[in-house]
Amino acid sequence: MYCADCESIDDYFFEDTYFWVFVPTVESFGKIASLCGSLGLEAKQETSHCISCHIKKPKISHFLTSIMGALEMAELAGAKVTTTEQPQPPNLEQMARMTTLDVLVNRYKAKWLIDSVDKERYETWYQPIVCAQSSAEQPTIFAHEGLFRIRDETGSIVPPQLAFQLAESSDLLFSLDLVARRSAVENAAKSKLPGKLFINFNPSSIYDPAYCLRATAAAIHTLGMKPEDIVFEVTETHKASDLNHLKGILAFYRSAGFQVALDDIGSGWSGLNLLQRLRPDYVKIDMDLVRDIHRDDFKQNIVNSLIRIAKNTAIKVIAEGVETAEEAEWLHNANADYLQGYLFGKPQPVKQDLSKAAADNIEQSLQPLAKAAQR
Ligand SMILES: [Ca+2]
Repeated sequence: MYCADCESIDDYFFEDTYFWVFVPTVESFGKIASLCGSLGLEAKQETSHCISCHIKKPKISHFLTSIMGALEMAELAGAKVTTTEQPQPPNLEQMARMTTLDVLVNRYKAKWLIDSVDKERYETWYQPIVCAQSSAEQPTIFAHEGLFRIRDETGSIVPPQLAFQLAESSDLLFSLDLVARRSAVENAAKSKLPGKLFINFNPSSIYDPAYCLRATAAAIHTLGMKPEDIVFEVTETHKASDLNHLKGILAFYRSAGFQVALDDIGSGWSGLNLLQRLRPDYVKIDMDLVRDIHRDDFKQNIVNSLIRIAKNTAIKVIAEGVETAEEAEWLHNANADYLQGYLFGKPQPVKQDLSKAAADNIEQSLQPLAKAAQR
């Protein structure tokens, strides 16, 4: 899947599916050929390294499970595959949908995810972020973080991390991250949430910020939200190996008037390094560091130095996962700026106070953006 296709999710599986598998070695070819034989599938040698086979929909699952057992991981990652609905060899468009065999298997496992996005079985829940220096009894709400919630076909909410992991392994992260960002903006606008809005965002879901982020930026403008009220929260920072890429994304957001936060800092020392080099507007301290901080000298040392570095560079500090009054008090005394956690409110769905007409209006204004992102 490439950038322009963020909003269209390819389907590789049909009633009659013709698989065109290009294998890295003759040995892998032999393994697939004998697998097809043992499953009684119609297979054909196209070239020395290409095998095609025709599979009816009910048998796809068995075929893909068996192929995982028959091939080594490296072979699965090295084999290229595309599918067609017809017995004719793939045309250029179908060749362009070529992916690796391991991604295709994951894509099959992710069918529920594609279906849930398609049928809009998702929503955004919001968790308050409060001012650390306001009174503990009546804290001032500073912002809300939007948290994406997606349901499977039975209607149960799937743990978000699981959904995003599945999206990543099946090459759907681009689509899911975009859907999540848009849902966060849309629902916050509809419910007129007060304060700033923190939107999670995975930098590896972006190739080129100027191109890939414009749909989100445009949605924010269209909905009449002010860029300065939006904070993009960069998640999975520990995986960010390409610092220039990350810098480019931050620069794009800033030039558009948005603010930027780094999420989950403190789970490794690389976090401090990132802080110095990226200079975000906010830094979020990981909940592992916050847990029981009032009685843990080691954690106190780390958080104190984080706060000192942040203050020296005009970065605001948000502590996540605050659950007890003792933790909140320690963080207040240590001069943290904002607190977030169950003590102040769990993530929850918002009531939509808008009239149906106003909500429809928002819906309509979002439609051209779907097209814009495809151009
Ligand atoms: Ca977050």
